[in-house]
Amino acid sequence: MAVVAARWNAEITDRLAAGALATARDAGAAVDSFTVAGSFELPAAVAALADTGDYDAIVPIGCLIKGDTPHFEYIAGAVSRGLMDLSLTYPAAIPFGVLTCNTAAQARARAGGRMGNKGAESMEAALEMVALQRAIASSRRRSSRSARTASSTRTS
Ligand code: RBF
Repeated sequence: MAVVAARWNAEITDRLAAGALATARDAGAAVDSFTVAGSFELPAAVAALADTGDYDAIVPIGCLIKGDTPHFEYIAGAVSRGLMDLSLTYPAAIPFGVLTCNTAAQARARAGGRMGNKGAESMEAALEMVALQRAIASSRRRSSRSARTASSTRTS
């Protein structure tokens, strides 16, 4: 597993990353941690980590807080689209661990406050996707084994 966290709004992303790491640790999964400058850099970092083939899950962590300009909309749209595209391109599980909030209070509530820890929840989603991938792989192995048995029964 890898966690890559944006340093913008570090007060929030540190807590999200800590939640993700604690969840992985509780599941017995080893994690490498990385940081990038801001959320905009997350898709490129996730792609670079996915290219290594070393990780079955890569959890991007960021916190976008709406400001006075439309900047937030551009970054939020680009990052969510970028991460979704990567999750469909690479076999690694890539959840969406980026908060998109109107206020800092909303972000704090979702980083270990009243609304839970969305970093921990992203890691849970990634672990679930890894388990799903394994279940799919083992069911395919089972069905190709039974297809082989059926064909050898027919030919013998
Ligand atoms: N990065 C974040 O992760 N969260 C933010 O709320 C955020 N707000 C930004 C607002 C402005 C006006 C700018 C210029 C950048 C912001 N960034 C933010 C940083 C951005 O994701 C990226 O790191 C930089 O634009 C450098 O590519």
